[in-house]
Amino acid sequence: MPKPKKPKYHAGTATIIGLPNAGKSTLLNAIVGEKIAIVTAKAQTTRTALNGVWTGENAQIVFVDTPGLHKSDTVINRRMMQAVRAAMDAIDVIILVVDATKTPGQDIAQAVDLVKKPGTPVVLVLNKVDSIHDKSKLFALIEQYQALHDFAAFIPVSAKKGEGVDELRKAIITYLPVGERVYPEDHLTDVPSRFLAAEMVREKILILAQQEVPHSVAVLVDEWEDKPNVIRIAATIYVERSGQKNIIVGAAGAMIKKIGSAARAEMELFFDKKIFLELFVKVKPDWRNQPEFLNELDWRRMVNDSDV
Ligand SMILES: Nc1nc2c(ncn2[C@@H]2O[C@H](COP(=O)(O)OP(=O)(O)O)[C@@H](O)[C@H]2O)c(=O)[nH]1
Ligand SMILES: [Mg+2]
Repeated sequence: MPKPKKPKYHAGTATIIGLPNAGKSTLLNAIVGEKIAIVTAKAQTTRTALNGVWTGENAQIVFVDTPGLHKSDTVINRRMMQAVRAAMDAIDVIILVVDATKTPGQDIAQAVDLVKKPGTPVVLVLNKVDSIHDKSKLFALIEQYQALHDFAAFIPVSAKKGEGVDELRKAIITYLPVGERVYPEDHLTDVPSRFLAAEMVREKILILAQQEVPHSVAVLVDEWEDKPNVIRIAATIYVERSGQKNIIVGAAGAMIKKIGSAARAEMELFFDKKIFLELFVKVKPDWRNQPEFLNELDWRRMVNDSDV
């Protein structure tokens, strides 16, 4: 008897695009099953394009998370939009994520215009369906989106609960070219560990220092020492004004302690090792308009000491 034919392997890239807070980063994390991208309720949490690799029996998909679409009024915002545009080059599928609890307005119509690329299928993901009780509303919503573009597919998901994620992966695979996998099976992301660690610190600041302006905070890992039983990490938190520094340090250092222990707990889970974390806070006025400092923050330009 002839052996049953093995299904062909598919490999390719899918970029996740959408307005701020649509749930793009939550979706990336749900798809790859690990928290690569930080998530908060605040807009512009994601500042750069990040990738996460999903490897299955018959396909490997590289997912790229991007900053939310927004107006470019500062150097950092222009960089974020450049990152979005770059992440749309040489890809196989675009995943447009929308918040299904909202009716499409002018901003979404603009986002749809941006993803129209001849020859590249756009899958519309209707996210946050866990918050929609009357599911018939989804049909009306899909009709509204259909009027805007000839989408390849409509997939309702709850990124938060992981619902619809398998269906989404399956739909994406049908648009990927036949090809070998690019990354080893256990490869999760290209983002260096020191960048992920810095992002974990930034996430805790955005969550814990409520009154703080999230846009003013940047974090850089200065030292990373991987010892047999512990990783020693030193990081600097940059803010724009001394008042912000006072908020982050807190009375008698209470806030920075809280930030540090929350970030450390998350790092220990992710890196599966004991972490010794030291945090410093520095004022760097107007860093968001300084191209050289923005280069330092960009993980793609980070020079790795020991491949972390
Ligand atoms: N109810 C609900 N909330 C979600 C879902 N996905 C994301 N969120 C929330 O929406 C907010 C923005 O999520 P995030 O992934 O950072 O959005 P991004 O800006 O598009 O990357 C966070 O508070 C998430 O917890 C979902 O499926 N259901
Ligand atoms: Mg995000």
